[in-house]
Amino acid sequence: MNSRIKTLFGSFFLFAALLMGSSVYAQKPIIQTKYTADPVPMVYNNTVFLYTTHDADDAMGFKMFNWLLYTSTDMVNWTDHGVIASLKNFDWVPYDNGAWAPHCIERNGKFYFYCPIPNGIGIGVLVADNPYGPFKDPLGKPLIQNSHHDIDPAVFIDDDGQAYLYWGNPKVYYVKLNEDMISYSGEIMVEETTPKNYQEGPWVWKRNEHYYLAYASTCCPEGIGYAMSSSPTGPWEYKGMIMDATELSRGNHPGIIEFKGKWYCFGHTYDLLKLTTTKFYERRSVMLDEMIYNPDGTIQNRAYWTVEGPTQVETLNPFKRVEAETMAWSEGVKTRFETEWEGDFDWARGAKIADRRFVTSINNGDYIMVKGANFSTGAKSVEVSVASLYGGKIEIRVDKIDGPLIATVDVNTSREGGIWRTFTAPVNNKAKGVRDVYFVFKGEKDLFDFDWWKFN
Ligand code: FUB
Repeated sequence: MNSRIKTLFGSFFLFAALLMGSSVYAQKPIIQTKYTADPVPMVYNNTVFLYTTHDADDAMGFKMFNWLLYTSTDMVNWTDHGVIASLKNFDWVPYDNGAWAPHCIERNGKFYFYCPIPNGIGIGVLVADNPYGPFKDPLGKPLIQNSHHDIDPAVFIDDDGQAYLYWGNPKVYYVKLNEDMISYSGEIMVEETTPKNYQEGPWVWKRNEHYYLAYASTCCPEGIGYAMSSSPTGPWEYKGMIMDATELSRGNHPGIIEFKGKWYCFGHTYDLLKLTTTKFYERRSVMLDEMIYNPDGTIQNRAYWTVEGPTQVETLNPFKRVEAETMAWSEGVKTRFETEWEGDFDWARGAKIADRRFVTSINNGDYIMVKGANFSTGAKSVEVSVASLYGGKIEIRVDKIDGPLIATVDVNTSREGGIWRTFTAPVNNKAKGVRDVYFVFKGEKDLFDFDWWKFN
């Protein structure tokens, strides 16, 4: 993110926070280091796995080469796991731009990742042994080849074990998947009761005795509409808008989960883009809010995403190693994945480093923030793993970007060219209780890369 965008971000969110009468920065879009869209949240092992599409930083129309993964256990701090698959995973796909909205679901310990292959090729499926991948193509051909509208796959597994695959624009198609999740039985059906305003992006779930179908509705702008039924195959009765269509959001795409007793609706907007230009480009950002049911099972409407976002469902433990690419908010930085290379040596361990993901593109005034770290009675010291470039300092503050200073880490080995080292600094007695923690970077330029941190 360049400094102009950075300034715009600051102004926008400060303005939004002031409007809301709040002194904190907004927690959204939930990812700031990349443009992300088409959220696919999946709950597994007490963790939300959020798969997204990826709009290129310079996209004008759809420029989408791969799918990304983020995880969270508290709904406010998200860890970046980078690219988990791309169209290159299918060796029968003749192009690499077109990684549109996928869906991921777990069954019997395997993870099935359904991918639309645009331009009328169909829907492919990848399989992995764990949610991080690697994902492999078991079929070597499309699972679905039905029409020129085979986009936006979504899978729902009913209580009786029957899995259904839904997809399509501007109608909902569905088919019964077999137990193996990579083949199907029976005919492909067109939903005769495709609900009012249905555009694309179906998402099906069940709560109590009700089945729900949410979707990107109306175009354009798109909101998130929903319908209900007593069966996973309809007929569907339109019930209203979970989120209104507004001029702020030309496109939308729902992803809905229950996590630790609360329900959440994900979607996407162009808010990050709008801070940089008044022009329209397909550079979207995933958003998230709590979703509330009425006693009769219908869903309360939201005009737009709230500034506050959802509340944190558990505190973050700062005494465990935390990846630097875990954040609730950041300004200016990017994340990168690097495989081991010859010159990269961990001097502390006297060994070559392993592959790592880290925060990079760090310049003076940039920062990352994690929300709700529980320091309990306090910390004595902090360790950070960084690779110095031109060198600089990390000011660690609590509550806000210019809040109480609890430690300063001097990354004083300048111009080392990126050797990973662990630096330790004392922590004063201001770090007590549950606090938001800001890692504020100071120096001239291109300071260092940042891998992880841990308080002691
Ligand atoms: O992201 C590409 C396409 O835009 C998706 O497949 C649609 O749902 C819309 O979000």
